[in-house]
Amino acid sequence: MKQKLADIELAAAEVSQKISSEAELQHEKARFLGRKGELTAIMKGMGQLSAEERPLVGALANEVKQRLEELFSRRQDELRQQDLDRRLATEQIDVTLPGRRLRTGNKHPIVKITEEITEIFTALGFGVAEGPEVEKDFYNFEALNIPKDHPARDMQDTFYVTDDVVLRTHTSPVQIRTMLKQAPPVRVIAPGTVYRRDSDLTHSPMFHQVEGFLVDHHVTFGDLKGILTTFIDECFGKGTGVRFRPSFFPFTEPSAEVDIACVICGGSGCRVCGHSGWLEILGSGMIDPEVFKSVGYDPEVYSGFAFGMGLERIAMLKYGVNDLRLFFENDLRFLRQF
Ligand code: 2NM
Repeated sequence: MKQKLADIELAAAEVSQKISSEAELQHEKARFLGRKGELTAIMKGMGQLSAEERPLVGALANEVKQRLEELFSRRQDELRQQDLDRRLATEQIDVTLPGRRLRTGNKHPIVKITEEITEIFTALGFGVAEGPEVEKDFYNFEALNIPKDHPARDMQDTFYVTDDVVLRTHTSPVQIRTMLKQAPPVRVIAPGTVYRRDSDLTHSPMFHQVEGFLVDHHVTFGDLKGILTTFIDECFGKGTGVRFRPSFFPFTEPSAEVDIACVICGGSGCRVCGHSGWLEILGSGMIDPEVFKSVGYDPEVYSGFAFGMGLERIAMLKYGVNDLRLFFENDLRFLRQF
């Protein structure tokens, strides 16, 4: 037994010097020390030894095992060091090569137009408010003077969550929540995502709006025209043609739609403006007394105007995008152009 252990140790020492790769080392290590290795075999055979011999051989076997482990571990260190020396001698890194550039992301055009519009109105003294996209019927419709039988509530237009909870169809409920919290004077815009059951080439079921309102003593339709004309000058360039056209909304009286001279043809008529020379970009009006009553503002004391615009349409006109779907497809070739 003792002789056998000595033979094994000698053999391992010889073999370890000839090992030239880590794979080889693992193989030889297993051959001596593994579960089916020579040393293990001896240890398993110790049961046959006499009671006096067993502890002596056992101790010796353990010592040999420890020395073999050290042997292979040392050889492994040597091999690794040799490999590192070889690589340092042969491989070169050209530290003057340019690094791989990280591509920076950029803002989605709808985010960009939201920020541009927000900046224009905050410069005019407006605050910015946000509210929930899942909204109570009261805030989305009732308080805005849109009664239960109004066509705007049609199942065709509105996503209903329950009987009296909807996905907001406009950001006007944010204005209602603001008026309920805050007494005049108040001027706030509400940018955000809105939802309507509408999907074709020019309508997406999810789109974006900025709405706004201003309430104080003695606010007139002239104030509305002044603020919205200033907005258009800032957004589309000074001197952009503007016209106010009578319209109807349940929450404003009187109401007006606002057109700008066609950004494509300048007013002479083209396909984009339907040969009218004008593009509709805003809805607006003087806030209806009924709305004031539902938020507890006295319509005898205060007056105000409100307006709303669709951001996809404005972004298309301003950035020259000819297909609404591009905003929702997240094609990087499109998004990187902004
Ligand atoms: C529009 C057009 C006209 C509007 C009205 C209100 C509120 F809450 F103050 F009554 N918010 N937004 C409004 C008025 C929105 O979008 C086309």
